[in-house]
Amino acid sequence: MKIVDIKIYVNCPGRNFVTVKIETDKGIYGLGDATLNGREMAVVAYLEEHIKPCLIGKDAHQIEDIWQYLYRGCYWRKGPVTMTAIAAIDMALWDIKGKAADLPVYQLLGGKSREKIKVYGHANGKNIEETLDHLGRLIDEGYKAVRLQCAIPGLEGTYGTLADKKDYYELQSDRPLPPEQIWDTNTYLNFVPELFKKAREKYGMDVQLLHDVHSRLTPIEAARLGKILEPYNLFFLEDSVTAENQSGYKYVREHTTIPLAVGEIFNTIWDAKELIENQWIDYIRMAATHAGGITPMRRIADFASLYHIRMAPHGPPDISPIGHAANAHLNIWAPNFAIQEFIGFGGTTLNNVFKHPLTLEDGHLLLQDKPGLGVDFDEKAAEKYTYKRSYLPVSRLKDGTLWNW
Ligand code: EZ4
Ligand code: CO
Repeated sequence: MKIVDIKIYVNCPGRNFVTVKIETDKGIYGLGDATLNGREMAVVAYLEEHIKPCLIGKDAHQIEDIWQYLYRGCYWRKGPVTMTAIAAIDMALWDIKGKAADLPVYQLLGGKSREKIKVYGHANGKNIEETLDHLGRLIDEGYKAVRLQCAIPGLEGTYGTLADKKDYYELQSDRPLPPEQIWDTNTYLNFVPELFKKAREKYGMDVQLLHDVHSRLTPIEAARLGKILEPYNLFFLEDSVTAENQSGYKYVREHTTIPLAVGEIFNTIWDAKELIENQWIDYIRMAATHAGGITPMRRIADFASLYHIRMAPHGPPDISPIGHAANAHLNIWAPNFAIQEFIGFGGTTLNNVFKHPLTLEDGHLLLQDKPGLGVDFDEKAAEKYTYKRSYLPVSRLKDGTLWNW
């Protein structure tokens, strides 16, 4: 089955998405997600100029060889742009193989380990009260696990909500440049335990609670936060420190029993190798879209399983429904799947463009049985939603020093 064309689309049906469509001489096509929030057009150029010409005429069934060809073969390994581009090709090829076999992708991986995918939602607010109201609404909707983030008094527009009350994970296309936020670790560390104390007082110990530090602490600060939060029994503490230097997590680990999660910006298994083999973390948050696709995610899941580490993939609205579907097939299969981040996606604009096989029921995602990944993309409908340049925010300390966002 020969690849005859590769089409790359960039549209904004609510969010910017880069979509890859691989067409074959058998009439079967596959779809992949190549969305890299805030750097979309770099991936578009990588695919158009550097990948597409190499793949025309290749056998679409040769998923492993094509993955190796794009990873080893290009000499310049790793990196988010490269790995997001490879991810989209890989997903599209798994989609094609599934359609050719008339089987959902999870069947090709080895079948189901579970019937449904547990998710955690997000409760955000401009103060504790608002965040807890949001948590209450999510519990009422059936969520079993919720991440709590809250704007911090004295830190105008910080994590949770931006200054104009727009949620940080919405499209920021009305801002010509990255929005800037102020960060102060001491103010944060003095404030955040109160959020979890009040959440437990109001909703008890059953609901699973999570928190994302977005890499803003040093290892010893993260260790202190972990210890302070231990009584509130978090499901995990995410991105407590940056992980370019993986041994940072060793120091967090040594001081606290809070479960640790990291990985949403990792691109290859090498980004997590020491974290996993030293058991410095409990959950690995890599997602198919930014980690090179389904082929390497399968290896990462198996590698992690040797060290008691479970999968908790990144699931923001800046991953397209194709990427969410790829995660879902992996989640249904992986014996060591734990939880999927799910902020909700959909809305009429998005649903005009993507038809996807996922439904939320009682705090879990259900994956409909359809051949391949089970997503369809209406390229005509997508045309009217043109790409809008949008940046993630940046953080600075009060003296102007650039910090981790
Ligand atoms: O900031 O997806 O855990 N989730 C997150 C996300 C990320 C965005 C970056 O594009 O941290 O909201
Ligand atoms: Co995160």
